[in-house]
Amino acid sequence: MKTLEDLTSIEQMEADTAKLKEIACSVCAETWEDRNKKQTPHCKFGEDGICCKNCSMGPCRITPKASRGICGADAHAIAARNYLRTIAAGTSAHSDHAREILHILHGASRDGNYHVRDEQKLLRLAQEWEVATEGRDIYDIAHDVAEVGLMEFGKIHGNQRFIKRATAERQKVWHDQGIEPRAIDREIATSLHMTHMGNSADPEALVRQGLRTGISNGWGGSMLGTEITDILFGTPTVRTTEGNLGVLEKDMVNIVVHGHDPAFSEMVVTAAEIKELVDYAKSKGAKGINIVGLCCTANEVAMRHGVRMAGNFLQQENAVLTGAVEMMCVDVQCIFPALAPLSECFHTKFVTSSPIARIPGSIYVEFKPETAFEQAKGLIKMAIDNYQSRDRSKVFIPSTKQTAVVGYPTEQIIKHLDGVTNSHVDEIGSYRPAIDAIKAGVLRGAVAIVGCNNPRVRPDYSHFEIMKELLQNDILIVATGCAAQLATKAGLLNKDAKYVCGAGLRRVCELVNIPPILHMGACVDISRMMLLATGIAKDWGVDTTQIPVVGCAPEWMSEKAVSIANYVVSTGIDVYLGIEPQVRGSTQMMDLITQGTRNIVGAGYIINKDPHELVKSILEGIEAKRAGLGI
Ligand code: SF4
Ligand code: MSK
Repeated sequence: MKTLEDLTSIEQMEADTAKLKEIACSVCAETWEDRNKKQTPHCKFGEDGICCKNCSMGPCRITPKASRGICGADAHAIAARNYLRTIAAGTSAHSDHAREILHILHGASRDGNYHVRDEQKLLRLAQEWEVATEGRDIYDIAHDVAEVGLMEFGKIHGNQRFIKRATAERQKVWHDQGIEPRAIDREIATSLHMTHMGNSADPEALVRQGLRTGISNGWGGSMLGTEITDILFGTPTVRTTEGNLGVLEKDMVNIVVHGHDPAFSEMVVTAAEIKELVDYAKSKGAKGINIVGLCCTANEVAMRHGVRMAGNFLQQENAVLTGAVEMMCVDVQCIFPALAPLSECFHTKFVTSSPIARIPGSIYVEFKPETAFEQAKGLIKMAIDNYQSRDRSKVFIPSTKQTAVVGYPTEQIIKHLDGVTNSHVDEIGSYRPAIDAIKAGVLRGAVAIVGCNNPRVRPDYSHFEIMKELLQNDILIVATGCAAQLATKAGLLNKDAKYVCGAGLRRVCELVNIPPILHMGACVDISRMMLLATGIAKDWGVDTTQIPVVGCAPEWMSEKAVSIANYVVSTGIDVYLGIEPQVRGSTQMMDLITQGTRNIVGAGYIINKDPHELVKSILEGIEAKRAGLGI
């Protein structure tokens, strides 16, 4: 790869989708494109956030002739309450995911299905939480750490433990503003209580609670999820893999793992490697078993096992449409219920595994930690048995795929930076080389690009345009979630992608031996980005709000994304959005989320649907931060 032309363009990706769409038509299957058409134009009241159904006197809608609901709530109160409910739902999703992982750690044992893979990380966390380690069995420590972690959800007194990891300045802001998060479940419950009929109607109070609830996610639930997942399955390391639908194999049993919680997919990946099952697949005429990932489960297993990634959110139906998927195994979040009727048009077995995500028409195999490995083996056998049912006349696997280098948690980033300065002992374990490059102007700054893709804009286009332009402007990118998957599909996670960068960033990539976009994981791992920004700020001797680092979610769609945006803003980092939050019906709310939060936490949203305009704002924002630091 030497030029932009070597990347996979959005047009190429769309051409693959168009061919798969023809297959959908031929089997009379509906896809998100069809449903999107039928839903357009969207309900204006919903779009503007001014429909309330929080009690049965309603629903009430704000119109020119009805400026208040029956109880007297105005557009600002209604939009703010809806916004806070969105944050509460997003926080609940990430945090409940973390709770499940903590329960797995709690039950981990030497002879069980789940083990402690990163003992050092467990010991560091035990020390941070003052759990005794001296002379104790690692599984006893794991048990106690899990207990302490689980208490974070319902503790009676005190705040989230991880907020002590933030800069001292940030902690003071949260304290002074009264938004230090208490128990995670309490912040979610308080949000629902505040928005219950007859409670808060003050948009600022509701936005403040949104920030607090967001922090309970980013510096609570999500951070717990990431830490404990690393302890259980290993802290990710740099791996080379591939991405896009071309990773499906025409002569192998294809199993797609999709969702977010790696407890399930880890077992599937491990079971697929056992000889007995590989031999069984061969006995059925396949060349082997091919496990691939979708959405954030893909990010999890790619970073820890190098498992290849079939694509991001809006590509989930495309995987089934290839006609080559024997089984789609899902866990939680971002799963289309549409996969059930679609799978029926093919031979695909659609398997759900969590009581959190029950979908009519799926095969439900409730995943239990005690029997996880045996269940995974059973599912793989079911997929193998299904291989012979594949109708080869219906198979079309696009050949498009790209090589990707993934697996850059903060630990790996520091390790790579250390490689540059290993002659300076005092600098080992610091972000100094990155800071020096930013100070010198070789790098102008960094942008965290995160989030989903969304039919409200041309899917993946905004991600791609923003990424290319930022790289050309010497901005280092860190990515998670479906944004990272787009970078994978495009070829931007390839180390050779440095050829599309400006001279400064290219030099840094060569020196540090990294691709210009660092894949940091799943959407729950945006907490890693908070620690990265905090590490840089601490080494710089400033607060996170001062460094030339911003967040960007050009195509977000989920409630989790709104919760994330709230903890990123609370961390003092501006968030650039390509999709407007649904509060436009309230001028007060638009003002609060773009300006008002700046008076509370020093950051806010900048919203623009046009990716090029958004890049312009990002570059201006980064240059303003640089000027503020006198560089
Ligand atoms: Fe209408 Fe008020 Fe009930 Fe909402 S809470 S539905 S605005 S009466
Ligand atoms: S999977 S939340 S579509 S990033 Fe995390 Fe992708 Fe967004 Fe789901």
